[in-house]
Amino acid sequence: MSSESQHLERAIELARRGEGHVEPNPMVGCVLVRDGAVVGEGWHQRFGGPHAEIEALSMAGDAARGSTAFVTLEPCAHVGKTPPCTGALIAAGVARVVVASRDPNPLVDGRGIAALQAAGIKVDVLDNCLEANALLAPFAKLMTTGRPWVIAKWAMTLDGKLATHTGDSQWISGEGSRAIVHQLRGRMDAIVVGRGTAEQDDPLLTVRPAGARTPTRIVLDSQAVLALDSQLVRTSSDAPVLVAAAANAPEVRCHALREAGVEVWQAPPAAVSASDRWLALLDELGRRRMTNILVEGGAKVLGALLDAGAIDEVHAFIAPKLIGGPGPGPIAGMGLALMANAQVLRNAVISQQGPDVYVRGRLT
Ligand code: AOF
Ligand code: ZN
Repeated sequence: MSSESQHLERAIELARRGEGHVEPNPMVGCVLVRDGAVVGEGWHQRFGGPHAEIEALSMAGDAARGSTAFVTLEPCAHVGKTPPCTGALIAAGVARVVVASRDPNPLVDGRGIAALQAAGIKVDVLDNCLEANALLAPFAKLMTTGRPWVIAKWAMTLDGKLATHTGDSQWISGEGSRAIVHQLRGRMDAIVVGRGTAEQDDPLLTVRPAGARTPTRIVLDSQAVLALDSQLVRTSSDAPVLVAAAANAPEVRCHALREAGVEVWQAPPAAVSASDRWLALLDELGRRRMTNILVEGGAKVLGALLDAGAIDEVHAFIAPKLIGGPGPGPIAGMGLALMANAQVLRNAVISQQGPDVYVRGRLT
């Protein structure tokens, strides 16, 4: 690997440290190199805090003069919560900037690159850096579509089931797999389940141990029937609970849930199908600047989502267990007619997690 790509890899690694802490901002990392030696490193550490470039420049001090900056994202040229990074890079005398991806934020979108070039700094923008694009994907989706990045998660038996015919599902995957799910939850803005799962499992959907974020617990419940004595409702003061109902949900149920501390959001009347309501909900969560949401099932909820073409990433755990019978599989919905149209995971990573197989990858 060339030393340039090593510096970029390092910048991406640094950026990842902000995961869960910086959203709805992007994760960004920066490495400053002069005469072949790293003189500064930084990353965006928390929402509202200094940008990666500023952290790296402050570490480098005078050594930044004449250096090359490797940044995972185009430096900003606007005054946000902090002054523009382009100004700081220019003032520090940085000679060259290598940018792994352009900033899709309409406030930036090429202006950062132009500002650096106008100041006589050489700028190289990478064409298609897969890793940098993956790092940026949830932020880029929110910026360009107004919707959060949607991660589908399930644990199933080797014979493709989420539960036995009596509905028992504790536990399918092993302890290690379940710990990974809690780590995932801890960087999410919301965790979503359907009414069936909420009834069947009476889950808490909290993050244990606590992570960087406290996700809102969302139940897709068109008629707002979630039981007032469910664990979710009873713990609504510990972490927010939102019931996503249809426009025609009975007012008395919505009122009772609100009285119990639950937020009830109703889809617009035009959202008739489950897939329509999903898309309306994603728009609403995007308006709230939610960047990542985790959908934990059940089959109908994930089916409506797949039918809507709205799954961005998958995390699936497959346990080496057989239960047979008519228990549900992970994804229902309309489904596809032809194998040739199957949605294929890109860059799937397949690993072993204790006794389970862990498959993750992106669909978009
Ligand atoms: C950078 N370096 O490390 C980050 C950038 O509200 P602010 O001031 O924090 O600005 C947020 C926007 O700045 C964000 O939407 C994105 O366009 C860019 N993030 N830019 O030069 C960084 N985190
Ligand atoms: Zn900046």
